Amino acid sequence: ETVPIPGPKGLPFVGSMLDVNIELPLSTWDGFADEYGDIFRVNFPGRTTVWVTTQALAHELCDEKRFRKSIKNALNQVRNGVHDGLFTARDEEPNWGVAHRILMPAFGPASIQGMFPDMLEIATQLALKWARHGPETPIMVTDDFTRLTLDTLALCSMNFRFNSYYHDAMHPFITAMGDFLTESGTRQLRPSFAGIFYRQANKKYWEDIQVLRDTAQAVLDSRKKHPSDRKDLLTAMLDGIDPKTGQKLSDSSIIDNLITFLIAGHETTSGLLSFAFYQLIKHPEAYKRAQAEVDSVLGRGTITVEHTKKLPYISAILRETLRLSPTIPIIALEAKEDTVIGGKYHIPKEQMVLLLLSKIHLDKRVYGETAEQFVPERMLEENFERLLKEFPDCWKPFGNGMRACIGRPFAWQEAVLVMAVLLQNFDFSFDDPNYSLQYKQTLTVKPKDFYMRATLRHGQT
Ligand code: MNH
Repeated sequence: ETVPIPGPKGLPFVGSMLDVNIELPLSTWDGFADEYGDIFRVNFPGRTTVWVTTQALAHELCDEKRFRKSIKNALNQVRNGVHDGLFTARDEEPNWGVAHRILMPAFGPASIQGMFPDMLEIATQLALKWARHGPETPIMVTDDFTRLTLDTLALCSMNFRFNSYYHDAMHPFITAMGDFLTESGTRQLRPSFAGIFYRQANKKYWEDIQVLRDTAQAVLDSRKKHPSDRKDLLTAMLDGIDPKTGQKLSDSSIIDNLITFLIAGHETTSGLLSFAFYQLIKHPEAYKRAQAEVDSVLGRGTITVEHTKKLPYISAILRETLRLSPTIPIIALEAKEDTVIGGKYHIPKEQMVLLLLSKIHLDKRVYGETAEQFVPERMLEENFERLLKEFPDCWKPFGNGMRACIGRPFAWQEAVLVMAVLLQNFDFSFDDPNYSLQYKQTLTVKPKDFYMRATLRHGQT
């Protein structure tokens, strides 16, 4: 016996399209979750979406025998720019397998540790910038962390320097990428017949894509002209041979994936760092414990790759931050066959089902009465492992299964390193003591209008 999935009725023809808060679509989905509970259905022109908000349902959906990644939403728009690159490929597209097998070793521990000096260089540049600003200057947190994550990725993946700290305006590639992502997110919410009203937007959209591809092409051409023995992602893509098919990546596939790394890897990590500092300043006890851990491990010395493995509380803070503020708050799946979830909800073949992580991560059955609070202790290694064992798929900020984030070790090393260097050298406070957290959403979410101040702890850095 199956029962209908509850949800907003919506209007004929446009469904719930006009109910979506275009500035912050996530607030609409969260609102529906509050109203309808564990599962709800939302209709749009020509398509119905189902949303789940609990760990139990998420666990069923994470079964890769029953569900696969879906590319029908904003990701299908991102394909206009990066085609069947790793993030936007369908499971069955051959280029996904080829790129996945060639790139997995490049994201392995040895390779990521090899990137530590480049990561440290960019983190040090940020610390120097903030030291020069002095304690009275408000720091636009998300912007500076975005400069950091972009410069880090470009340097580690293809030895390219955006030098973002030295410019007030972002590099044209970065502006084009931001506009391309925002537009990919909003144009999927428009019905196709409305395209005629958006000529200007469409023109700019395709121009932005051209900027991205031309820039990546220039980097590729330059590397081919001046071969290098750097062990970066570009080298892995140029030299790598797929063990299964014997194939190499085509130039256009390399460009798709270079842009994909920059897209997938910068806002997500920058959002994580921004939310983490927000939480630390908001929670002085956690802040003190984090700073004490950094001081006892690093002292006043220069951080090494070994130190990053001895900072369990910093890792716990990052995990808890991603639980409360997953920077990719939605994961889109679809049913491989007709199926039933939750024992009573019929899901037809190819139906899109979305994991609403912003709610799944707050499931009281998993996290108890403190589910909405920031408690890093619950994310210390043993506690975290116990949690995952008892409630599999209760924490999914890096996605699921074979389509989970390939860049996770990269992001983790970078985030731990940056937290440690900054906590070692500065005391941080809110610029506005009354700041209350709000979200800004593009394809990812970040804190909105979050400014902080940084005071050097030890005089000279
Ligand atoms: Mn990342 C996939 C989150 C950092 C490159 N990433 C995913 C997915 C999530 C995710 C969620 C799965 C999306 C989906 O199912 O539709 N990623 C993150 C977060 C961070 C992050 C929260 C940082 C914090 N990601 C990075 C970094 C890189 C990167 C850094 C690159 C260096 N991510 C990817 C790629 C994929 C991906 C590539 C697609 C993997 C695949 O499908 O094969």
